[in-house]
Amino acid sequence: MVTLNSEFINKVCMDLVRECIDEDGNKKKPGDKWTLLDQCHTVTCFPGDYTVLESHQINCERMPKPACHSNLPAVKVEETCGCRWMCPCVCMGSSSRHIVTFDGLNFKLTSNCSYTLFQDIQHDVEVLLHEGPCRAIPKMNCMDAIEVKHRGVSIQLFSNMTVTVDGESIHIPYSSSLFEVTVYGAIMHEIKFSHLCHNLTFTPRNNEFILKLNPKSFSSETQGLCGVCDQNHANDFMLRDGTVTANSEAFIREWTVKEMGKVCEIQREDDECSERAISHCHLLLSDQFSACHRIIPPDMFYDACEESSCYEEEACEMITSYAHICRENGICIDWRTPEFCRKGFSIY
Ligand SMILES: [Ca+2]
Repeated sequence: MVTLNSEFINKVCMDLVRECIDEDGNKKKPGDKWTLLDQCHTVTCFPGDYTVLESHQINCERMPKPACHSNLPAVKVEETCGCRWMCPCVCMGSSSRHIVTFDGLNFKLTSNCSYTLFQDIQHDVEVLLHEGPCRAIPKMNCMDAIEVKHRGVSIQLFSNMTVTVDGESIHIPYSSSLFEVTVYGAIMHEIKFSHLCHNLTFTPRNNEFILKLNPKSFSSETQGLCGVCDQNHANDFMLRDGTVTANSEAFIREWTVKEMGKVCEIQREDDECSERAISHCHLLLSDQFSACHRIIPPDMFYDACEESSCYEEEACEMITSYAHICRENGICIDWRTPEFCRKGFSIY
């Protein structure tokens, strides 16, 4: 890097000044600096008709990958002059009561309410989660629907696998200038944002959603239960006024949406948890998952599983979520048994 000090300027003025010529044939004076068409090189003209070429190419392959708070592997983002590593912005709901923010905080949702998961005012995007009693276990709450609002259009993905656009049922696959909506295997909804390239999947049967933001097109000023994706978990519990709370209940309350005609109720009382259900959580730490442990540490899933699995279905859901993330990273694990979380219950 060359800085031009007064001594240099004086020398330029006093010496016999010869000009440089750029690639378009334009004359350049000593001290002039210009960018080449590829936007990745700059040229500086020095006295005596000589130029120095400076490269701004960055080869991220040679740079260390950042360790991401979410415990997910960093992703490579291609840029004009090379590439850079970014932590993926992934928010997930791994059962009716667990949300994991972009930067890896997790908490429980215990009520059958509607919640703002994600809001990006700059890009006019809002994602809402509507909870309701589970069909199989009515005393628990499940993800009943996910609603995406973007540029005046509202898409609802329902747990019975129907989809509406602005309240009207539509046939799948559906695509518009804003979205592509697909259903996979009759159990998983997917919405792709055409311009922003965010991706949302919702698998109601597993009580699971995954919201992945495109690293190139999200603003860091997002709000909601998914938190703020900026590699800083300390600010994920942010309230509407921009202040941060340490109290997850206050945070959840802030992003609870009051809907006309719907009453939010705490469905589940503190009840005795079955030891048997909690013991299933150890499966996450077992050798069976060792191939995946190297890519995604299971600790967070294990803690959440142990803390909350009163019913076997919940332990099953938590392990299913971990297995899903493993599978997305290329590691498939056959972990189900006829006794626990039997095959056929879900696709993962
Ligand atoms: Ca954050």
